[in-house]
Amino acid sequence: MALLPILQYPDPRLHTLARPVKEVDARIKTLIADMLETMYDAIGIGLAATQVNAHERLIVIDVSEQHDDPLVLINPEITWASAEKVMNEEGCLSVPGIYDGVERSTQVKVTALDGNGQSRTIEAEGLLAVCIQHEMDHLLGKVFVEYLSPLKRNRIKTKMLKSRRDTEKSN
Ligand code: K1U
Ligand code: ZN
Repeated sequence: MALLPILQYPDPRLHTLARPVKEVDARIKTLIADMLETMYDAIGIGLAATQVNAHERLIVIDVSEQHDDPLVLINPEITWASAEKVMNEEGCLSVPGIYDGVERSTQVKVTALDGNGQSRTIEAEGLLAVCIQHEMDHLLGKVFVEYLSPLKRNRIKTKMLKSRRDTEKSN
């Protein structure tokens, strides 16, 4: 297994549209294992392939308290989203240190393949529903800060670029 570098906002590659996974083969299984390792190492509850510069429709999630219940969704599709929405505080491993409110459906139904290529349907609510919607946005090239006002987004962009410059200077 390997730790993968996570793209940092405003990296333009975060805006790439992911293509469907054609086959759940050994290459995809290695990518899943690496993404899970990377997500747990970064202390995240989700990770989309887009964030590790792999532009395929694959996400991993673990919202369990013990971080021992991984969920792998390949070619996920939201088949139903509740009209009821709620504002949640979100974070993103590609925008470290930034948390802000985003309005999402409270419940979603999703069809996907699991890590063995088996078809499954998930009915999600609470943090899982939020995380699925956040990760599926990544597959469409959308980062959660794009829901914020242009003013907030530009401040975040400036802060991220400054922090990258400071890190580069100190290395
Ligand atoms: O996509 C990502 O970068 C992962 C992201 C998922 C996520 C967190 C919170 C709401 C929606 C989606 C993270 O894991 S951010 C870090 C984190 O662990 C966290 C942040 C806020 C609440 C719970 C967890
Ligand atoms: Zn994210």
